[in-house]
Amino acid sequence: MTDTATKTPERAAAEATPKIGSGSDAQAQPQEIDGFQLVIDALKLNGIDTIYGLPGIPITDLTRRAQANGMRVLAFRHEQNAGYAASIAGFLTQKPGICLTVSAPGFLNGLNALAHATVNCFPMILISGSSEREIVDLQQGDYEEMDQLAVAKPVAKAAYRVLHADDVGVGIARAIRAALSGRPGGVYLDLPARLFAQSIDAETGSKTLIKVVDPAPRQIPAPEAVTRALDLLRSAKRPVIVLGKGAAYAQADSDIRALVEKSGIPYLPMSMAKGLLPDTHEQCASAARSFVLPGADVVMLIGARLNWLLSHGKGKTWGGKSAKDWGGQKFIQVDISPQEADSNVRIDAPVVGDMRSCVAALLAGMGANWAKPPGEWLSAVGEKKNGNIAKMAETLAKNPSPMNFHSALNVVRDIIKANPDAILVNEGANALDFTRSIVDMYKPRKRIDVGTWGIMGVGMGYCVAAAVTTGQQVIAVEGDSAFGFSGMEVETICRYNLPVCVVIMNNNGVYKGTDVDPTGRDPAPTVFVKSARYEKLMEAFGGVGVMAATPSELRSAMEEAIRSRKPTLINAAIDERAGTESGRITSLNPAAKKKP
Ligand code: ADP
Ligand code: TZD
Ligand code: MG
Repeated sequence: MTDTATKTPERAAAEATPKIGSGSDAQAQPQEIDGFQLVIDALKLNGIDTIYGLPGIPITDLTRRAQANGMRVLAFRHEQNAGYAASIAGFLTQKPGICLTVSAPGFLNGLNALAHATVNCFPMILISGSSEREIVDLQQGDYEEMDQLAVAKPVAKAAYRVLHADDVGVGIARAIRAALSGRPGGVYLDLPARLFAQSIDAETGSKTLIKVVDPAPRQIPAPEAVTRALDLLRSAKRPVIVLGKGAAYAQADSDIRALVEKSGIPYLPMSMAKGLLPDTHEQCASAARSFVLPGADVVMLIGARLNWLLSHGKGKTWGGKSAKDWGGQKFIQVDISPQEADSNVRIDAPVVGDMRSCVAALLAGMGANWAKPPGEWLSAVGEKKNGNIAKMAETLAKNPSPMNFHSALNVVRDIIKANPDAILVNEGANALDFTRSIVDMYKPRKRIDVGTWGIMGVGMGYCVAAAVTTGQQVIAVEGDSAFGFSGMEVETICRYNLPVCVVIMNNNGVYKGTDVDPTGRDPAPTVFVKSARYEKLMEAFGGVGVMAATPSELRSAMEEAIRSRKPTLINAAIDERAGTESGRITSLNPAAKKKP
């Protein structure tokens, strides 16, 4: 019974008409269209041309037929990586990224990325095949049985199931609208095996499909909210602007730049907002972050939440006396979510609307004679920043042996400066924190990283999606631990011959490679095989592997990778003593009374 049930959809697909596309041939008899084709047609009708997934029952033929219908189908080695690829494709393109998986275990592998998309406000749709409803609901033990809809709901912005072929159009339309409208997020779409094999009259079927009109409608901010925000900003003596990845997502780049420049206010880009204005911009205050946050009196958040990454808007980072103390800043928050304000501290002037409309309204309201902030504040910020930049330049100029994070990243910094269109993927702890502060970005949406959760494993999936959606060179700076979470996808990178250059900051472990097991029995939990030859992994699949022990070896290997656009993995040997515990967020480790 189970055997028959599980084979049904694939068998049905094999028997289905080999003609591809609906309504494309003019035979006299009535044409039929099946669930597979309706799903493909519905996606294509909405301009979705790429699927990131992993085949198997019941979606194997969906992947084949999508490809035969002209869609790009990128097949991964693990669904989690396909999911991360889909999530970042959503961020980069403003179209929901599609991840396609099999039932239960494949679905669960993709679920992490769905949650990641929701948490990071990226539009994504996880489409998973599922087993027979009757058997699942009676818990009779079907092949890969799971109530996937129920499991997905808590981590998805929305979750839907389609049971009948003539509902495919509505299902896909609702998923697209839910992913893109308002605050973007991850949507789950459950497609039971039996749906794919259902056939209905082709003409009737095609009429059920929906081309979604205006899936991310403008949301114009209230004029009084804009005035309130500008009044507060105008009154500020020490204002700061914080740009977040919501601002980067919105693709309102020139208006955002105009707003910042017209205001004359120092700004801090959050990690994925780097490059929205070039990091070398004179108003960029990144190098004076620990001065401007506690010093500011008014802070304008543009597409950034006051979550842990901004120390919840209070505590010592903001000049408060203890962890819970407010620093006394007043906040303006520009965000599409009407519920975001007051999540952590009082927001004095929420401006709710889509980024493009909000920024345009703020710009218009500023008028022609906007006064820049007091010179005292600007020169204090400038002094602090220039001092820190000079200190950093000294550190970067050193050439220690063995190579450390700074001397290696000094090379990456030069390479990105020379190739500002390249996309930088970044994950790890020290490998993340040092890269973020050392490598300047020059253009919007060129830096993609661990995001809101500080998640390891996004690396190779992000590389695939960045290369596929933009056609640009991709450079991934990866901690050796971080790389391990998605390392097998170097095969995927080679298979599709993508211009990806992976640089592993190999310090022999998580944070550093020097820990030992005090009992002497095993390796310490944070260390790996010493001097591992990660570059051979890339060579195994026909890519280029390079071992780099010095900055000059790293530089020539990166230059060659960019020149050739060949899949390349550079194993950069970093001093195993160089990192610090948890990188910059050591303080989040629960402090044990006694060290183990
Ligand atoms: P970061 O991590 O860079 O600080 P967050 O992910 O915390 O950024 O915040 C992004 C914010 O941007 C979210 O609160 C989200 O609601 C908002 N946002 C996303 N897209 C838009 C948009 N198109 N218009 C306005 N706000 C948006
Ligand atoms: N698992 C997941 C999914 N996400 C995580 N963030 C972690 C575990 C914990 N973790 C970090 O926060 S950073 C990190 C882990 C395992 C790896 C750090 O080691 P690395 O980087 O080699 O990638 P550095 O340069 O050695 O610090
Ligand atoms: Mg490491």
